[in-house]
Amino acid sequence: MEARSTVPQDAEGANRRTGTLASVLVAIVLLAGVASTLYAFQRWWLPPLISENGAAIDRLFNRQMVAMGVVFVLTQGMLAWFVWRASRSERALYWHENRRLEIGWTVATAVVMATFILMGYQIWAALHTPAAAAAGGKTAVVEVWGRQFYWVARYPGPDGQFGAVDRQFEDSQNNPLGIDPNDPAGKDDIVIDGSKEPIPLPAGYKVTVRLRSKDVIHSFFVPHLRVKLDAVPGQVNELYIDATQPGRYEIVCAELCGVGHFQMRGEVQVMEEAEWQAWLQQKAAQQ
Ligand SMILES: [Cu+2]
Repeated sequence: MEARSTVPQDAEGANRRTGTLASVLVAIVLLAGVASTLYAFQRWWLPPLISENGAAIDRLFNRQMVAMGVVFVLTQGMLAWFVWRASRSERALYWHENRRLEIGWTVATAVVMATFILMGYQIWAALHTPAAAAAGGKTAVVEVWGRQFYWVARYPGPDGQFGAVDRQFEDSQNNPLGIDPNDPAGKDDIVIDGSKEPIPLPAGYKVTVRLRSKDVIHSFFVPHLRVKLDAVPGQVNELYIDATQPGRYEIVCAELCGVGHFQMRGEVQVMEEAEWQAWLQQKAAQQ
């Protein structure tokens, strides 16, 4: 027996077995992580994308998934490797503080995170600043109101102006938003009860969505558009949508807003230009 070994034979064997088991377990976690991500990618990934703005969101999402995946595989792989190695050497190496290493991984992490944050801000700006909405092309505006527990949409009508709203004029049957009957701008407003019919949006337009709430905080979430924004009482939150694919897509409320939150769903109906114009005319004629 060599002089340097002070560990008894049987203890060394047990150590090796524990080390092998632990490293195999870590490797299983690693493989399970990769396999479940690949499975989820096939089965439960994001719904098909139907807007231009959403493409940038998907790109950033994918880049972040790749970055996190690389870090996950590297760290878990190294962990398995070190556990296995440690069980086979008599003495573990230990050192306290390594300035170069610590500065290195802190700076590398900070650079990666800052890059993602800046990329995210760029997308946020495109979704939320009026300049982005006005940058050429056809535009439309719609107000979307959250209320317990359905969505109501309002279009300005032929005059392009929304009428004033006030609580005192509210009537759940005939005037759910409380549009002021004395305001001429409100006479031609088109109101759509989202619990009864889908909320139309034109394809190929830059649509400004003005989000408002009648009661509590709701969140307007349309997964196909990659859009989610809170509707806050007393506040108008704007975002811009540029849908490209006609069809009906689900709206869900993504903010726990009361006992009926679970049923607060609706649909947007993305329409082709001709269908959209015909719809506007038909609604205008009904006013
Ligand atoms: Cu809600």
